[in-house]
Amino acid sequence: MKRLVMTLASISLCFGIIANAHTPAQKLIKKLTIWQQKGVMMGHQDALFYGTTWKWEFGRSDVKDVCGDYPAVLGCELGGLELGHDKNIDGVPFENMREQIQAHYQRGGIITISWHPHNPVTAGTAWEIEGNAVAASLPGGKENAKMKLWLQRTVNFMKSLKTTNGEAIPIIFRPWHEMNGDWFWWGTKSCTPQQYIQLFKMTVDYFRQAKLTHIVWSYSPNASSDDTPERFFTFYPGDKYVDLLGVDLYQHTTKEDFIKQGQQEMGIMHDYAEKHNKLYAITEGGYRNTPDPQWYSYTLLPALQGYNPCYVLLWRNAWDNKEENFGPAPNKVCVEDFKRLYRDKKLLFLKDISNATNRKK
Ligand code: BMA
Repeated sequence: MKRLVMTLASISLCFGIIANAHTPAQKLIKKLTIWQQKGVMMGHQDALFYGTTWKWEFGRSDVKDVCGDYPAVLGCELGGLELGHDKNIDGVPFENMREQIQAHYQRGGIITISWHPHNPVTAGTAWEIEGNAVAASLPGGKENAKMKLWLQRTVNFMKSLKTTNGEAIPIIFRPWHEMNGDWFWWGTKSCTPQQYIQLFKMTVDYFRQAKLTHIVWSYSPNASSDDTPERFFTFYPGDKYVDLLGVDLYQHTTKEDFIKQGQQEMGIMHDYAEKHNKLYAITEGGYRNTPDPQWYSYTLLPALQGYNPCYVLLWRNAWDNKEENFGPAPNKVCVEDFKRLYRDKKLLFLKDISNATNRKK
């Protein structure tokens, strides 16, 4: 009897996994798992909307201007959508974002989305940490209805991300990131780990109830010096709520510190990912303005050495701030180095993942 129950349980588990593998999210996870064995995909936030010297020239990208190919991963930002705005907090119109997501996906690319929602209590930005906004957003809290509306607006946007044939475009969604810092209203100064976990679970559950099957969930704390698994997973909502582990990793001090920190975070994520069947990535990062002409080859790559994160997403080359760029651009000192990175077989760009005949390698 016991054996029969166990057999039936494993058959239903297998069916579950097979059935799940048909969702767009499961297909993307499978694809990422395969690409991860081949190399690290290069990503760039807002790559298709603007660069250091241009904006809204659709089809253009600073990465492409430098090496002739698009990044494999396009990062986008939803902040402002929750309020019903038609542009995000960096001035990108959501209509254009949708179009470029479609274009990137149809060219074979991967999309990840971050979200810096406003503070639901104070109406300030994501960086306004007052008001106990996490507690207020949870069930029973005074802004729970507002948070549900905000989640519904993100659900609506995600639902609208479709190909011309009506196929849902899979998205790596990375809400409530850098929770272990104290600069966002969902950070350490504004809520307890338990409250944070409730917020994360509430978000995932809301999307699941809305029957979205094209979301790959990412948990991404900020890199912290001398990180440990205990610290990294303090806010972790659990394996049922997360598909991809991430870390936001920037060079703030020395090159040596960055490499050391990168190696530490890679080790923590790799070990957990292997045991728990998860993916891992550098979900944001870079060196502001990249003043070191060989930063990519001699700082970023050594930080990843020995590991296979599925991607590295360089943060945006802001159009609205000359002092905020993390990706390459023709006018930057890191151009030759980035071209070298492009030729490196371990780094994957759009052509490498989209169409075998286009491959540079
Ligand atoms: C931050 C900065 C801000 C930006 C925000 C959302 O890291 O780049 O300028 O508004 O991300 O993209």
